[in-house]
Amino acid sequence: KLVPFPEDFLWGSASAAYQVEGAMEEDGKGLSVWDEFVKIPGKTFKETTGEVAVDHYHRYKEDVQLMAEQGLKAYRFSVAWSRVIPDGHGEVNEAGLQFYENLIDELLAHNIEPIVTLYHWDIPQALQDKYKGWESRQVIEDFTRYSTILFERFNGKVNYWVTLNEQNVFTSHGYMMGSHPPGVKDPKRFYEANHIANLANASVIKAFRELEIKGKIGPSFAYGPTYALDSKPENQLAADNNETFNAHFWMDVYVFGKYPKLAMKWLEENNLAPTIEEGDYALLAEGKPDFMGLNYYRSSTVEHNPLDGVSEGKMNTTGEKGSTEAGGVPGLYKGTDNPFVEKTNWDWDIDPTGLRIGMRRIDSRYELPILITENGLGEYDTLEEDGSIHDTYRIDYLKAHVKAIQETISDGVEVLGYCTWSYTDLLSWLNGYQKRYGFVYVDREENDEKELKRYKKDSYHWYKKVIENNGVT
Ligand code: BGP
Repeated sequence: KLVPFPEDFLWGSASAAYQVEGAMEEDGKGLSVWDEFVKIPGKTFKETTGEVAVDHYHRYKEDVQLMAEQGLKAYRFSVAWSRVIPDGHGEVNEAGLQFYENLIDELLAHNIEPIVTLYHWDIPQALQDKYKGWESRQVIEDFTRYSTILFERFNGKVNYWVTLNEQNVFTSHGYMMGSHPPGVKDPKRFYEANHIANLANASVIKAFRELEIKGKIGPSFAYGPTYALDSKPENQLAADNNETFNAHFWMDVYVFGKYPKLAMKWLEENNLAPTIEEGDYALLAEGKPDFMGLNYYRSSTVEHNPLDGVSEGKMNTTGEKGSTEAGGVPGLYKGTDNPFVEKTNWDWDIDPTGLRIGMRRIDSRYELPILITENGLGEYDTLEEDGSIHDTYRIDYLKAHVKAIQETISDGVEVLGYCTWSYTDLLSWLNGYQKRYGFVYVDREENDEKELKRYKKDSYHWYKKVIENNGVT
């Protein structure tokens, strides 16, 4: 039997600083690793950058106005560390803090709950140069200081804090696949940097508790459940491995303060285990979050991968359907095609039931409320001459996922809210501006990048109704 959404359900939407703000060097902002990384030829689709992005820095009032008109209940955004502390470590830039204060005040004035992400991948370049960013334990202290400044400044105004956005993505892409900054391809360095990020996450939550900051805090994790290709036992085992290495490997640390035994054993045997210092586990144990932030786009399907099997795959960053090549870890699993689901033009499996399965798995293993911090469809959109955008495919995608959430709530899982990705169109890290996610279309012609006019898509009007009817689509 379907139960209704809770009365205080947070119907939201999300963005991240680098993807929307622009104003790369304005008002004292320091550069981040993304500002620099995109300058390396061949790293992003057609060398697109976030230098101007969708100019949210100057147009936040207009954007909040659109949210207010839509009836949005929550807006998740991230703070750019290098706007607040330009070199990551030293002087605080009041103008940077003021920008976020203005944005928060503007949201609150329209009864929109701000959900603030402390870190969405843009570590200050100065810290990268100084001590290799996430590879040095010094970052734990610097990240905690930066976060504490935000906690103290916005205490009482902000009720939801997200620590690290998709630690699994920024560490694996940054240090193992080389596709995000700092562009390293070294599994040993990946596991080390990831462990340090775990400690930084726990340290920030510990500070939050000690300072008795109001509200709830938790990480946002990129998770989609894994399916086995079929009931062949070795494919089932591969699915089990994938869950252990790509999901429990992070979420267990957040909630239980320790790595899964199986994964640690494998890392030790392969000389990849991170350096664990005295006191690390004690700190991790203090990092238990209030909720699990879930970023869900797709499920994944795997099969057995022999010891001499595939490793590196190829991402589709062009929007050319079918150009993905699945990768894997020899001896553990490899990605494979799921013949039962539709795919986007970027080859992402469309699977609302996967959201339900994923949330049920999180609920039963971690017993924490879930805040869906991202979910959405990246597609090409067409701006019609009359200024309309008929994104029926996006409405279909979101509608099916909203239904899956209601079913999951009816299964007994506690879900605090739902943030779609994204509010306005924005920069997709590696895919340029053509992969659009927003309710609000941003006209970003190559030669006319200062204009950046906003248009409401059909999905904007659809979501307005969903909010009005508390989830009845
Ligand atoms: C998540 C990120 C977002 C966003 C989204 C869509 O991993 O947290 O910042 O970009 O994915 O991904 P993409 O832009 O690659 O399509």
